[in-house]
Amino acid sequence: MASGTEIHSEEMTTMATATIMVKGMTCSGCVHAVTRALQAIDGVQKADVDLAGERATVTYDANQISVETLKQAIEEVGYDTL
Ligand SMILES: [Cu+2]
Repeated sequence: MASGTEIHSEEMTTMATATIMVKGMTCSGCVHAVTRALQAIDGVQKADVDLAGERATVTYDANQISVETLKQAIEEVGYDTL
């Protein structure tokens, strides 16, 4: 997989989906921590964290927050993002 972050905007809505690579997760506890950190952000509608794939797929309101906000939240709980 070549890219770190992909953004797909949908027509007629401000909802966007970002796939963020997350490094350093080793168990389901890590997945839980990252998922909770993302879901705690205002504007995040849905967060799916994939341990094996080392990525988080987040659906969020692009009017409210950006991918940088999502990455910061992940880094704040101790994981690296790409
Ligand atoms: Cu863990």
